[in-house]
Amino acid sequence: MKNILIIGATGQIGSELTLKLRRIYGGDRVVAGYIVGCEPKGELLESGPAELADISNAQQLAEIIKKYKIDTIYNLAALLSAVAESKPMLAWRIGVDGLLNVLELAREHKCAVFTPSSIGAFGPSTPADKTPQDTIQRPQTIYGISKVADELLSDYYYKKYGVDTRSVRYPGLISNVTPPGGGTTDYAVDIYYSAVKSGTFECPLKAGTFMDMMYMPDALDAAVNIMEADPAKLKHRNAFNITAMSFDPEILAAEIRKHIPSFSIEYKLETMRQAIADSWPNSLDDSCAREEWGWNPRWNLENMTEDMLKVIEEKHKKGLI
Ligand code: AKB
Repeated sequence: MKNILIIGATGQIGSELTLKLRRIYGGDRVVAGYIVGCEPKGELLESGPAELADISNAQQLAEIIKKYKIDTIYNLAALLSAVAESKPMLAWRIGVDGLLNVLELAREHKCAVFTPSSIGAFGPSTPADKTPQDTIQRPQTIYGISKVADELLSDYYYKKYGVDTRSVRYPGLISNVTPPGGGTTDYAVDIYYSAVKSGTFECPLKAGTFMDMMYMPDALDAAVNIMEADPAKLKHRNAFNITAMSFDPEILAAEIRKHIPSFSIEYKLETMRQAIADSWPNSLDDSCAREEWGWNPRWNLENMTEDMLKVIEEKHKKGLI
């Protein structure tokens, strides 16, 4: 039975993953780690323990690990790509120095560790279409550089110290629960809210910008299933390519128009986000994840769009957004 600490439990992935893990392993066994200013509320607060867990404070993390006999850490602390570009030192301190704290504690207390990587771990010299699992990784953003460092450090701790580190390279994640903040792929979330609220969307990326994307329920399944996978079958560890769909703003807008025929999209480019998006792959090859631990996404552009619009329309009618 697992005793889990989630660092970053109130963030975009953490707020949903914490509840899912509590449903699977029991509320008391999943500690929601948060930082000051991002306290858990509602179901997240009521369904299990919560502790201040600042990734830069190794002593604080060590006390939680001992108190709850933690054997598995989901390390979700990170700045997303666009915001990391404006705060590179902080991005490194959280993303890389923070991970080193986690890995050292995991070595001492024999914990397994999941630290998500990203399509941002690739760069302009990576093959852009059907990007292979093992390929060139020369990203040109601080976010990508820190993700590559995280992948390498996680493999290093596995090979040198036997720490059970595992990870996936997430594409853009689309959810109707907790909004993302400061990512390059965030337009693919914002567009649904704008479609429902105003029927029009100002897109920061140009038509023809293809990137991999995934609906949050598949991303949560990936986080659970990779940590449950039979280690004997894992030839890779940090980190597996995974994807569910690849589209550009025009294809997404056309899909939304099937439900809201009057929906319109205008382009108002953000130079930095466009440059980041242009340096990322158009589509990943996720065959290693499929072969080694059975990765198999359930959501595609059609069923995701139907579900996103249904949930957001309900929230809109209730005046929640
Ligand atoms: C971002 O856009 O920064 C993230 C990611 C793909 O890692 N969503």
